[in-house]
Amino acid sequence: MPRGILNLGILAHVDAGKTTLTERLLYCAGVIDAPGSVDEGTTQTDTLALERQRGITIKSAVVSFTVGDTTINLIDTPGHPDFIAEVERALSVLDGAVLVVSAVEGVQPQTRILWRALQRLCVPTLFFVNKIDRRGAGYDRVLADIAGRLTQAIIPMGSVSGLGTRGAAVVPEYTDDTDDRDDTAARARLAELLAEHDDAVLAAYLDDQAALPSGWLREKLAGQVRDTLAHPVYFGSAITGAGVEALLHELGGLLPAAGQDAGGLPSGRVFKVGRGPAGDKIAYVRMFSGTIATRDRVRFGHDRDGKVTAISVFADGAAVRREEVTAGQIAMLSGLADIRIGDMIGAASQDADGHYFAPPTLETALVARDPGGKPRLHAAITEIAEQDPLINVRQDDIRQEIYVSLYGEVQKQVIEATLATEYGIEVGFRETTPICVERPVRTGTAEEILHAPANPFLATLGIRIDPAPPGTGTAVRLAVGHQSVPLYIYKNMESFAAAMEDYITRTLHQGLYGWQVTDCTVSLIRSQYSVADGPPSARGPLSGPQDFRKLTPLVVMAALKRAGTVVCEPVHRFRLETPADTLTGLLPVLARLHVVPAVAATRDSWCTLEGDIPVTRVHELRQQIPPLTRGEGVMESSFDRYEPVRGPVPTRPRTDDNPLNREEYLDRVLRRGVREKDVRQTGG
Ligand SMILES: Nc1nc2c(ncn2[C@@H]2O[C@H](COP(=O)(O)OP(=O)(O)OP(=O)(O)O)[C@@H](O)[C@H]2O)c(=O)[nH]1
Ligand SMILES: [Mg+2]
Repeated sequence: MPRGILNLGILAHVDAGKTTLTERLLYCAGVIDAPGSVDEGTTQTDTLALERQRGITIKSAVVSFTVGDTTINLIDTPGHPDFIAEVERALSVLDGAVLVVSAVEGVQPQTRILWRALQRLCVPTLFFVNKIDRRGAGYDRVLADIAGRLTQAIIPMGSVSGLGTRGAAVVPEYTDDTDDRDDTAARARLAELLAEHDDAVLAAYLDDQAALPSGWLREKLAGQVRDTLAHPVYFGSAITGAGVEALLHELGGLLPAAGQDAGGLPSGRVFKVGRGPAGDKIAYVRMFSGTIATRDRVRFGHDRDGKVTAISVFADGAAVRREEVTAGQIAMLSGLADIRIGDMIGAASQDADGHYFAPPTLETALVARDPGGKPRLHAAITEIAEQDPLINVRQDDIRQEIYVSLYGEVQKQVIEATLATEYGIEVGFRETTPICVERPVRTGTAEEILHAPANPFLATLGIRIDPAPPGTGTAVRLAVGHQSVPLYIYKNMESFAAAMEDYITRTLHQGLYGWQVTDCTVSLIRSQYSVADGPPSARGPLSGPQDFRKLTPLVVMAALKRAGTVVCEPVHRFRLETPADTLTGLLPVLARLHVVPAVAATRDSWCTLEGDIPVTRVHELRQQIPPLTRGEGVMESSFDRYEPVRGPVPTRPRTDDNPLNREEYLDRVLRRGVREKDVRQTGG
């Protein structure tokens, strides 16, 4: 019998209990004989030595189990904000998600960030309110918190007895067998909630509340979950197991199964890259359509390919060899040496690479302790970057230093430990500095004219840069007609537009001060090429692609110089809950860190401070909290926005051919001639 497949993500703020819940679900599904423990390092996911030592999840992991006729591939994700990149990759392969919220802490900063991403991607989402056994657990309070800070469209799926005690238990509502029970009131409540988006439910509700068929209501509920109009909320405890059985049995019924178009052209997405025992690369792929079999040659990314040498799928707790993987499934593919995280595989190898979270905001230079160890370090960190491309390894030409981008100190420690244990390389770090951005301040235009004496390239290009609102990123627009575009090179306007966008965005990787340029619209306002039988102004040797590619950086940078840029640094928003009597010690420290907090709330003898803090100070403040608050203060912070830097403007060493300096650029680029491979572009 063909089975439904559900690719399910478990997401939450750090420590909410995702891994413990995963363990409990595996146990309830009969995959393991006893649930393991995060605290003892005996879980099915969290298998890395570092994860076990630290008791946190660092990498996403896949496990599989079966409930009824649904196979569930569960992806347990890390909650620590330093590892948000792992969540980002998992998001694009999910059919549904469980967002875990702690019954004690309620909605936390990362919960909101994850929720927003799930909403944007329209991932059907259930809530699991965990830790109902812990002292201080809430029910109404947590529901109000979710309703107030995430969504009103929630449907509590049960009530809790013994809340906040080890014996806390869940009484499910609206389960499959509710027809057997007399719970007219519960069904009426459900109908009331569903009626908001469904006139048929409203009519039935108004007609006869007592006669509402529960099977029909559940179908309606599943429909609204699928359309992300409704979000059932389950309560429970991953530790005691309360409420987990109920959640397990609802997953297949309420969340939509994966499409299984096995006949179509193969297409899938790589959401994780790991290494096998022999160091060989393993790509974790979610298939959207078609089938891939062992020994198939597949295309991925834009222009790479490889032959699949082995395929494993996840089945009831273990990886199992298969001859093929088909639509809807998740598999591990071996043999694809050039594959990277985020690649689309197969027919649709177009990269729809959206980013749902803020990019890393810190960077640091890595230094091998062994002076001769730089080449090995470079090879090792490049391999690590295959699994985590957002660390964005760069080497600057002048100082030959290896830079990595980071989300925070914990990620840095993990990189250090990974290099030491897996590669035997001891490293140190230079100072961690913020990754700034540059925003254009006014409109700037520039052009280079074909056949003008100072223009060595066979092309005319005119570019205008306009500032755009903060947070909107960069957009490239074409404002030229097809008669001014060399269509013998670019085939059509779309591919010309794509090529220009590529040249322009590469140039904008480093602005006037060396930082990524953002929040602007770049318009191509003039273009011309040269051809033997053209009008006098455009007559001459035929233009080639290199003329457009090499001229673009020059014109873009000239326009940017006229626009001017302001360097902006990343700023976090933080929230600190602390006993009120610790404020006298805390406030001077905050002042020294240039933080001006506001008191957001006071409750009993507790106080909540909120404020902005430059990203570079977050770690320092975090370290100061425990000694200053007797270990009771809880600080949370997350990236909020970029703000103009006050004081000296930081610059970043250039890694490109520096189109900022016209003479130097022309000298280097022309001297190198037209040998394609030698042209190094920014950020490449
Ligand atoms: N009392 C209680 N403790 C729990 C429960 N679930 C998890 N914990 C504890 O909470 C801590 C964190 O649990 P994890 O399962 O590692 O949480 P996580 O969400 O996977 O954490 P990260 O992956 O690091 O974000 C551990 O000490 C667990 O034992 C629960 O239902 N009740
Ligand atoms: Mg975990």
